[in-house]
Amino acid sequence: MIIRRDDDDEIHAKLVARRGCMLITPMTLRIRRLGCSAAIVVGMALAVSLRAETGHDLWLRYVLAADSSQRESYRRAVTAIVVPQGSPTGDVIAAELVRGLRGLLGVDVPRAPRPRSPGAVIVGTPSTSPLVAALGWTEALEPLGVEGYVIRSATVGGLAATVIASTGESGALYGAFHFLRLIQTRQPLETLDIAERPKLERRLLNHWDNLDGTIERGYAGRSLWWPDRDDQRVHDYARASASVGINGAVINSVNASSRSLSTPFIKRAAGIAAVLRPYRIRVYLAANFAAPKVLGALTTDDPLDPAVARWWKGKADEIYRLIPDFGGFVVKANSEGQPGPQDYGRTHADGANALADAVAPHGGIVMWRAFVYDERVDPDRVKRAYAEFVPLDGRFRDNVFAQVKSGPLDFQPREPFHPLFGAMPKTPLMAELQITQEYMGQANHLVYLAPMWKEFLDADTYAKGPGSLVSKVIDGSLDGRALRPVDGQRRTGIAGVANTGRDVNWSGHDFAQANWYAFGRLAWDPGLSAGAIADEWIQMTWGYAPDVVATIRSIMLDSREAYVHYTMPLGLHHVIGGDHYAPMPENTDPRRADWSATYYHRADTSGIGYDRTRRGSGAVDQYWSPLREQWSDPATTPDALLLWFHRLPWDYRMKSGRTLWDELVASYSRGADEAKALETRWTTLSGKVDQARYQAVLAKLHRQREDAAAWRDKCLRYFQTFSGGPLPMK
Ligand code: GCV
Repeated sequence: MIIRRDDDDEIHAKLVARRGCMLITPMTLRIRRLGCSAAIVVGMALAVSLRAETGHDLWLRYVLAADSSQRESYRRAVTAIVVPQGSPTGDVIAAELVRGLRGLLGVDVPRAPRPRSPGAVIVGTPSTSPLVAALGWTEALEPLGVEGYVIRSATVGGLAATVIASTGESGALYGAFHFLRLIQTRQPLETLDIAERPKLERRLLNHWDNLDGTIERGYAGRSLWWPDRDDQRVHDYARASASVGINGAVINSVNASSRSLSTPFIKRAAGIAAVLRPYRIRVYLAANFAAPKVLGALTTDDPLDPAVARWWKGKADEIYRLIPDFGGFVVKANSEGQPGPQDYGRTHADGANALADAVAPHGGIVMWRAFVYDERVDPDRVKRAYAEFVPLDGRFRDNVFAQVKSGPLDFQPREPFHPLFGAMPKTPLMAELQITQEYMGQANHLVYLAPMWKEFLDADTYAKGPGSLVSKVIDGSLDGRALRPVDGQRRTGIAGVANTGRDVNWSGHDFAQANWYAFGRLAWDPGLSAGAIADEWIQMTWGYAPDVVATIRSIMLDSREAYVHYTMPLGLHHVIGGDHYAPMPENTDPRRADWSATYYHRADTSGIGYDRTRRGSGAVDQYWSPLREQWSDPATTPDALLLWFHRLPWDYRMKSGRTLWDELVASYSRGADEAKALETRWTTLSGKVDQARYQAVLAKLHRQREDAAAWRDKCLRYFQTFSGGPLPMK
């Protein structure tokens, strides 16, 4: 019998009184069997401390259904788990169901070879499970592919059952997590008829982990796997990632050390891959373009040199010998000091193709990043990637993705979508989102990023007329990218720069976990809404009381706009210091103009903002009509992007009737007030969520409120020296 952290003391007492006991700590979930009397004592002693949650369990807390009739109905619906023996993925499916159901239902649901009574949950594929094969569902399953699944209420051998079926074990795994999520979000299980398949093929986390264990732009402790790893933690990472359908992890930073491709590191990568494999997460590596010279002692890295091509081929063969399901390489080349093909007068396509040819025989891919901003290409940083990459459309091998950040600058709190989306119809574009909050308050500010990602995914590029959404570019449908006959999938993908580390709560801020969750859910289905994803996450992570859900939901959904108001009003971007945290509008970086706040805001006594119309840099022309026309005119540019595209005088009359200066004042002030309101709203949850996490979040919200006020004060004081307008504060 189980005692677990939950909100139902009465059930605890009954369980303890009835049978022998088992304690599960939230931290490790290690199970210790105890004699019953000892358990009662220990259980009572721990009861209080077990209530204090650490956040380690993420959205997989599996809290007991407190409503007794609901609990009984779940128990009737789930009496046995029937998962075929003998495959590592089958075993993790069974283990997760046992664990999840133990928490959610408060009983140990046995794993059985076949249903013996109503209520079996049967999981498998037609080839692993004779029960699934006998159902004859092939026609329904095949169009869903190996990662898709159905969850259906059915009759099997005359007994009521729930069947989770797929043509692939990946689909069975995702279906099992979906089934658990139904109970986690307190859905009925009686008449299920669910069919799902992911909209995107590659759903990757990019870990900017250095081999020494530090993480670039990581705010949650050290790397999960470098230089050593805690297997239990990596398993838990894999469980959480698989639960939202993530199927790949780039395990080292794009600012890659050549050493990551040396034999000892490939062996370590193989060890990580072995832990992730049952969860259907493939390992990918970031490659340094200079590796042939550094590791292979060649005299050149020229991608058209046959010796270099041979070196990459040999390296790929070595990797695949140790990691047969290796996903491929991501490469940051000729960007921020990294080596690349242009060092040899070659193009990005030449570079990408050399690596692509090496991994192609093994089914691998190359993700070639378009985060390039060579100063010689154009004076305006946001124009440079388009200028370099559009001419290369159609010149990449079939197994190359161009990996493109959501916006053309660098993960600012609000950017227009990157103009490459819709401009490279012959090249699969892998969108790169940033989960770690580099420019978004790091691990101190509560900013739920799904609304920002939705803004990006739902943006209309107009590349093929109205309705040419970024999400359709990414999923390949806009350009009619071919469906592979073998699995009906297109070559598509999305990557998120991860926010995980060894901090006990994984992400530094308890609410940053929501961004990991939301990234996975949107990668699975970009059509989901930010609110629906928040609702799922809140229930699984915090609780079910309607006022708790409503309050947290409102905090989450308001948080991104609040952050924009106090850091980036009216599209005024990169007014941040070199730490990418605090306001620094005066920053003029001696190393590069385009790392400076002053390069972007251009404030002086005549006005503020970056003119990207044809009178200025002309960046608007990288967008399709009618966007280029709309964004060329301040009157038809949304306020949210006004100073991104326009340089305007301080007395410019806004749509609101205020002057530009007064509008800036209003936005900074509003943002600071909204940050304060986030904290105030949170305080209404005192006593309604566990105290430890309540306090931890409260402390962070307090800091956020102070930081927001500091953004307002510092930026307005600075800009006021140019505008001469009135200040709201003393
Ligand atoms: C991994 C920004 C970040 C860098 C990051 C770079 C990139 O410049 O500040 O830390 O480097 O983007 O995406 O390559």
